[in-house]
Amino acid sequence: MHRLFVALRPPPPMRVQLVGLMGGGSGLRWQGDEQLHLTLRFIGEVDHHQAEDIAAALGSIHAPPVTFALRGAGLLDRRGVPDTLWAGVTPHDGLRLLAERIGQALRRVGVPIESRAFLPHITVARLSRHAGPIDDILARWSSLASSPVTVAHFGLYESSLGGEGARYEAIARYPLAS
Ligand code: 3AM
Repeated sequence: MHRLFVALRPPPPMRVQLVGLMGGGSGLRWQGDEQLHLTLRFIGEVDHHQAEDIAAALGSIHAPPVTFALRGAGLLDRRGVPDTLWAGVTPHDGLRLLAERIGQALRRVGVPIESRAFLPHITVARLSRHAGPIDDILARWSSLASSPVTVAHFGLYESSLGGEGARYEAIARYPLAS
């Protein structure tokens, strides 16, 4: 089985900026440069044949390149306990359009519709249940801002979960063009 998701890779200068702001806190696992991504759609576990269908379906998508900047940060909770620190991005329109096209293409190959709202973000740290106070860290990340970047491709990624955090491998890459 393959655990798949569709994502954009922030360009190197944006990743450098994010990594430069990382550090501090206890019980936080900061993401490495190679882990930084903006999830457009989580797919989950599929078999090899489904993975091939999904890879082909994503190849049929026509969408323009996406322009976005970093803006602010926030926490995601799991059952009331914060477990993810994320960097925000703005604007959402182009990302949302691409996520919708991805959803339509995936539906044609039998992947169920995503019922959860699309909240574009880049995860920068995972918090353990024993994480210490992160008010200072959150304050530092809240003022995050960058120049806009334009990304002209997206990818299909396979996630392998491990004790040291997830490893993400790009298994296909798709161009975006107006
Ligand atoms: O982009 P981020 O890092 O926030 O949290 C997982 C990660 O998101 C998310 O998919 C991305 C690649 O692993 N993810 C994992 N399991 C998920 C699930 N069951 C999920 N998203 C939605 N539903």
